[in-house]
Amino acid sequence: MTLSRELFNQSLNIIPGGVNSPVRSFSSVGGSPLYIKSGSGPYIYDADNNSYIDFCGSWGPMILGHANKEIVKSIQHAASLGISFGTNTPAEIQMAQLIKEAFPSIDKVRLTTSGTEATMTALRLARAYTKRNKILKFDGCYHGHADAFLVKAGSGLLTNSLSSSAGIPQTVIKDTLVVPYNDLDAVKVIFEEVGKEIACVIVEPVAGNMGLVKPAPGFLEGLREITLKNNSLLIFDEVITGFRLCFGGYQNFIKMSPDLTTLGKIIGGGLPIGAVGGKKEIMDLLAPLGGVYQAGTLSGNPVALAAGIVSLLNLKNDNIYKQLEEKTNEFVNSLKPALLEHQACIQNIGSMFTIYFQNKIPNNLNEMKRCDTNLFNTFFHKLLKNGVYFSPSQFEVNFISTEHTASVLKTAANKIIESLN
Ligand code: KE4
Repeated sequence: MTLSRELFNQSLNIIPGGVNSPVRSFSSVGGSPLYIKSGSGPYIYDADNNSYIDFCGSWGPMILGHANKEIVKSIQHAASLGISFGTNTPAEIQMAQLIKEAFPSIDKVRLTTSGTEATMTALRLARAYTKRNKILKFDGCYHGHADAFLVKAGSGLLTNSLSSSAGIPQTVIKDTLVVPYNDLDAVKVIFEEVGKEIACVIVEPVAGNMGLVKPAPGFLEGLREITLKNNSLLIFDEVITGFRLCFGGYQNFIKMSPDLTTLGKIIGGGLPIGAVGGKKEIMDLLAPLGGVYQAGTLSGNPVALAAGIVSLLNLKNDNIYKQLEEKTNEFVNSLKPALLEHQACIQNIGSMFTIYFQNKIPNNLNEMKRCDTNLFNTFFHKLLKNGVYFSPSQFEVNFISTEHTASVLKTAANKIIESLN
């Protein structure tokens, strides 16, 4: 028995499902999850000393690779000065300034300790600002685990939204409307019916939580038009895309201004963080200025900010994003012929990509569900045997970091092709 398996057996007795976050459990790919004891650059190493080229990257934060020397040094230095004070610290201003500089749509920003807290706060702000209760989200988009977001599409556009978790009251579910991603017509129907009750539309501008699904041309712009017309807010959940595709968000590419933006992952350099930012007249509703309460013991923690600030300062270099995109494009293109032979396909945007076990690039969750998950799961485990770690689900994205050099990617591509057979 491997040490990872032994550790998993131990954790099953004291941690629900043996994990502190369900998607790590390998429940969708089968088998027993790895226990990773270290990482360096593009590699992670498990308890049995197996090494893997890592494409999960802790679900997005590790854009500069594992154990980045500068980030580690900044954490060590910050920690040596004290780990948490529960007071204001200068680093909070520096982080807020970096975010504001990167996001023209953000006047003010509040830091939290997770993406979930950020999106939960954005939702509360939208409801307070508009004095409305309903929200509209998209099937397959994930915004963290606050009650209002754990709702999936029901049978009717306006009726029967279904909870995607036990423990969510019907009184919450009824206020969350869910439509297919990229379906602007469905959004228009809903707004014609109940637009006056909708506080906000929340969307991943590039969807990363059902596998990579790109916005159809005009989809996001249409959401902006509809929300403006109906005095609803538009929230871009850029927890994944924030600082992943450029020094800013996907909104920078399409020159759009959502009312609120949520961030996380990369801005913490791998330490716990989240952020919600947006227009001053909305953000100033937050306590202690306004009546919208939000708080957090470790919000703006100085050690997390030390890691995040160093990360962002490193990323404040357009060359990095150009290089990330170019090497990911090359890597993705090198895989296409072999994938085609195996009725699979692949796409990327910047340094995030998904391999789909179907022969059509999906545009929404229902199309994503056509993927052959049995084939993906077999592929996933062959990859592990070949020393490559993908995000353990067909319905997630993979990430390339600055440390995935051309030779590492060439090796990985060969192993991926080998794992298709
Ligand atoms: P956290 O609470 O996990 O920091 O962020 C929630 C969240 C919000 N918005 C988006 C677009 C997100 O992708 C996430 C979290 N992403 C998942 C995986 N894609 C985190 C992994 C996990 O749940 O273990």
